[in-house]
Amino acid sequence: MASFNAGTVCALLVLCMVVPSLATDYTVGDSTGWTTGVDYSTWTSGKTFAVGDSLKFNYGSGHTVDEVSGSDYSSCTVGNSISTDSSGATTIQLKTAGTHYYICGIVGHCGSGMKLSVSVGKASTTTPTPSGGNTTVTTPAGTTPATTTTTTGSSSATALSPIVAVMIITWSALSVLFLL
Ligand SMILES: [Cu+2]
Repeated sequence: MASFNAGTVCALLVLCMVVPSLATDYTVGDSTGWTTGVDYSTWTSGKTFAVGDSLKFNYGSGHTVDEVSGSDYSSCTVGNSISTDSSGATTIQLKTAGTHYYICGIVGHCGSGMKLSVSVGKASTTTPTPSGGNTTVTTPAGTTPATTTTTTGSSSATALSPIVAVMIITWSALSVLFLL
C-alpha cells in the first residue's frame, strides 16, 4: 500500500517535471517547398509561429534562403543578407520574437514570390502548472501514515526547490524498490 502511493507520487512528480517540447517544425510551402510562383503569405496565414519553432526550406539548386531586413524584404534587395544558405535543405530555428524575413538571394526570384515573412511570438506557455503538481503530491502524502519516512520525504518535496525535490523523489523511488 505504502509503496503503491509512493510510486504514484513519484510518477506524478516526474510527469510534472518533464516539460514537453511543443516546438513545431514547419516545412515552408509544405509539399511545394521553396520555389518561385508561390505566395508564401498564403502559406503563413492562419499559422502561429513561436520562439523554438523551426522553418524547413526545401528547394532545388539555383535557390538560396537569405534572412534579410524588413526593408530588403519589401524591396527584394539581395546582397545584404543577415545569413544565407544554398544547401537545398535549410532549417532555421526561430530564436527570437518579432518578424523575420527570408528571401531567395538569386536576382529576380524574390520578385517572383520567393519571399517569406513570419511573425514570431514568445515561446508557447501551455505547460503543466507547477502548483497543480504540488497539490497532487500533498494529498497522497498526507493520507499515507504507514511509512513515516516516505511521508516525510514527500511532504518535504512540496516545500523545497525542484532540484531538491528530484533528489528526494529519487531517494523515495530507491526506498520503494528496497521495500519491495
Ligand atoms: Cu530562388
